[in-house]
Formats: sequence, C-alpha cells, structure tokens
Amino acid sequence: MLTKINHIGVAVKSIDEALPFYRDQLGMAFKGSEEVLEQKVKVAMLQVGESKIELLEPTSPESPVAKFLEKNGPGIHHLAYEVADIVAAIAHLKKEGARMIDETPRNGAHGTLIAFVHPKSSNGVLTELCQAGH
Ligand code: CMX
Repeated sequence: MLTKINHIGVAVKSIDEALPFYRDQLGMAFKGSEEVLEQKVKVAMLQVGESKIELLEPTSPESPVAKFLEKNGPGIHHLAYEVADIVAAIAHLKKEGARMIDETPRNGAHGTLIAFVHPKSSNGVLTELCQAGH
C-alpha cells in the first residue's frame, strides 16, 4: 500500500528564517514554496535524494501548525507516506481500526491528495498519506 516516505513535515515559525539552514548549510535543493489554503499553512519543499523535507509555517492562528508550535515549539510535525491510491489506503486503514482525521482526501501542496491519521491512533506520530498529483 505504501510505496515510500514522501516527506517529513517540520513546523517552523518562519520559512524565511529556517530556509538558510536547510538550503545553504545542509545544501538541500529548494524546490519552491506555496500556500495550502485548506491547511492554513505556507509550505516550502526541499529535496534530499528521492525524499523531501517540508517546512510548514502557519498562515493563521487557527492553523494546526500554529497550535503545534504554541505547544511544542519548532520541530518534526508529521511523517508522510506515498500511496498509489489514497481512497483505497484510507479504506484499508479504517477497516484495520485506524482513526482517520480525514476520511476523504484533501488537497495538499503541488497538486497532491492527502489524508491524515490521528496521532492518538498512530503511536504519537502524526501520519499523512500522500498521493502524487497528476
Ligand atoms: N504530532 C504528534 N502529536 C500531535 C501532533 C503532531 N503533529 N499534533 C497534535 N498532537 C497531539 C497533541 O499533543 C495532543 O496530545 P495530548 O492530548 O496527549 O496532549 C493531541 O494530539 C490533540 O492535540 P491538540 O493540540 O488538542 O490539537 P487538536 O486536537 O486541535 O489537533 C490534530 C490535532 C493532529 C487533530 C490536528 O493538528 C490536525 O488535524 N492535523 C492534520 C492537519 C495538519 O496537521 N495540517 C498541517 C500540515 C499540512 C500539509 O502538510 O500540507
């Protein structure tokens, strides 16, 4: 069902402030940034081999990332796995007893479809399913 780790999401207060560490000091390829309105975040993507690091900056105090930063400060926010068929993956997880935050896919960055599993049902790791955009 899962094909690879697509990205690791990292919550930051400011992409502008966090970017130099990843792009200049670690030397990752910066693939651009965009706002994901549905999730109330600005997202910057950095490529490492076939994997990505996603920097997440809240665009509203109601953003899930704003709440996370308030409680924990900056740090790893979620782990995203790529799936070929997100609707089938959600159905499988539900059948196996996982608690889905999203029972139908939402729009993610770069035309992807995404759905989250609740961290209370995944041993404390906010888990994202991600189907590549077309
Ligand atoms: N990782 C692990 N645990 C987390 C977490 C995270 N990122 N975010 C929240 N939690 C935990 C909290 O610590 C809390 O645990 P305790 O009850 O033990 O204290 C519990 O989950 C409930 O958290 P909360 O602070 O009360 O927050 P909410 O219930 O309001 O929301 C969550 C939590 C995960 C349901 C919400 O953040 C959500 O729906 N997330 C999915 C969407 C998202 O994160 N979008 C941003 C990224 C978008 C993108 O990548 O494009």
